[in-house]
Amino acid sequence: MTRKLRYIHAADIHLGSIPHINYIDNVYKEELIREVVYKSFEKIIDDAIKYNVDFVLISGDIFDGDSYSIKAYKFFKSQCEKLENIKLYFVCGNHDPMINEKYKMELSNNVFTFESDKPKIYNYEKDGKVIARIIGQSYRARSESRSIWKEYNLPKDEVFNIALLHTSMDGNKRYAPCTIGDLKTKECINYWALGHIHKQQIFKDENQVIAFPGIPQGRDFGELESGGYYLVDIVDDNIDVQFIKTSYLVFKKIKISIDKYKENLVNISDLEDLIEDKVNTLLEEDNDLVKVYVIQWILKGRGDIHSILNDQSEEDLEELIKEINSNFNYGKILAITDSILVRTSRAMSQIQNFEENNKFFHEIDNMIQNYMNNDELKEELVKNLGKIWDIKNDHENINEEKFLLNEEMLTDIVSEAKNLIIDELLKKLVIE
Ligand SMILES: [Mn+2]
Repeated sequence: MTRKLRYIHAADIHLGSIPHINYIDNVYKEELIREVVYKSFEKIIDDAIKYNVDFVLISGDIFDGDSYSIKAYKFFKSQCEKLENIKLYFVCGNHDPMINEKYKMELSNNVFTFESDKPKIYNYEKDGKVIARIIGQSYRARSESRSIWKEYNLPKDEVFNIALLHTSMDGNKRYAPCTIGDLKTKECINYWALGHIHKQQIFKDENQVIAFPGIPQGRDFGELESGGYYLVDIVDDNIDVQFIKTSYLVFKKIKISIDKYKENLVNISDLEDLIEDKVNTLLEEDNDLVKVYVIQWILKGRGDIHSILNDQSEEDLEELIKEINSNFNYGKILAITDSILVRTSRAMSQIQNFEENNKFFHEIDNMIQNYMNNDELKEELVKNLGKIWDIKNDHENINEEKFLLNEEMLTDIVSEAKNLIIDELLKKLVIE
């Protein structure tokens, strides 16, 4: 007999939260931005109907605690009703602990929740036969120190077993502590439907899937590109997981290497043209979902425009951003330039010559290679950079004043440091 099951796994909807954007210069934009988190959730529900799924799973944080509102709750309720016979199962996370206790009476009877005192198991039946079990437990407070996963015990048989859990899966004692190794030991669980990490992440082996769908709609530059949910198809023992995008608003960081443009990029008006060209290219991309792009431009490399950029005051740059934005205020898709980061270095016609022939350049390069290829030295470097890193264990909110520590960021910092050293050195050489 073939086993067939199809469901949606989503998490971290954060209904009631609004994307954080610096430049909102008209009411139309403001209203659009206010609605995107709701609209992505609505897409999940509409897709559930369109794909005719057996059920929808939400692994915590349906509501964004801080801005929990009657509007958000009413919206959720109405979307659940729209599902009619499609069942929806959800656990509560750290943002909406035990919201089910408060409101479960009011939700339509296709909605099933999990208590916070102990795990609960629902049997999902099709044609009078149990084909899936769904186990879960909700947070009882904003932090959850219990290792909930330990109590998730199900029979290991032909029934497909799914576990809902809201966790950071890094052992953090505030978010239902566990590690990926822990979850793997539960051989009775076929699919771990996780929530809390706002980035999609999937670990798949022959008999088990462990998955974070991430946030369906990002709200700041810590939640880049398009979010979504997983559409899961079970046919016999095969588990097929497909990521479906749901973001109406997309945060993007785009790097521009000024080296490439040479004489076509020497003043601010050239820069404005270049950025506007790039926006137009982005808007032409085939994407029928995105309604708003929010962009941070990062200017890098060497070029003549460097000294002009360096002389710009913050106000000048803001004026430039306003100017660019005013050209993309209308149309089917809006593009908002949020900021322009200047990370350029001065032009050097002789740079290649210098790099090839100057002993000092080789020494800098060697030193950098040493640091980047040696884990101990790299660790020391990270430590020496001090308090610039965002190291808190909360994956939900980024600190915009700090840097996320990863290989790309570290390489960027080191290469900028190198450019600075070279610039300073050249100044001395030229003057003296
Ligand atoms: Mn969470």
